[in-house]
Amino acid sequence: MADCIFCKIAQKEIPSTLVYEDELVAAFKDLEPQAPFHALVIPKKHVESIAALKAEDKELAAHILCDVIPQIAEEQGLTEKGFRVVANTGEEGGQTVKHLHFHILGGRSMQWPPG
Ligand code: DGP
Repeated sequence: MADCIFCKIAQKEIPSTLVYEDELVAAFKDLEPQAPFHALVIPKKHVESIAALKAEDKELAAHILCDVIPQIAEEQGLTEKGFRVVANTGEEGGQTVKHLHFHILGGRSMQWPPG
């Protein structure tokens, strides 16, 4: 999508610090880290949010959740102590960038409930 900042990051038109990449998915460090490790995992194709996922995206969503996020967590040394995965969705969900992304936060104790 022309004006989407995360599409531009996926296409390397905007620089980012990549922590993972394959043909379908990119993951990069968040610009405003909220934890010692904070990365965003995105599908390279534009999907607005979890609410916009379609049946045809099942494999992509499963790839992100079953393969990519656990691999990044393992590589970053987060698996043993734990980490948090967040997908803010829509206005009340606190989503500010309208391209599906999963935050991976780790390296400190997390609080609950979130704000
Ligand atoms: P959310 O509020 O869930 O939509 O999170 C959007 C996140 O995206 C927020 O933590 C800051 C991050 N972000 C916004 N613009 C950029 C950017 O240009 N580069 C990077 N690396 N992160 C960005």
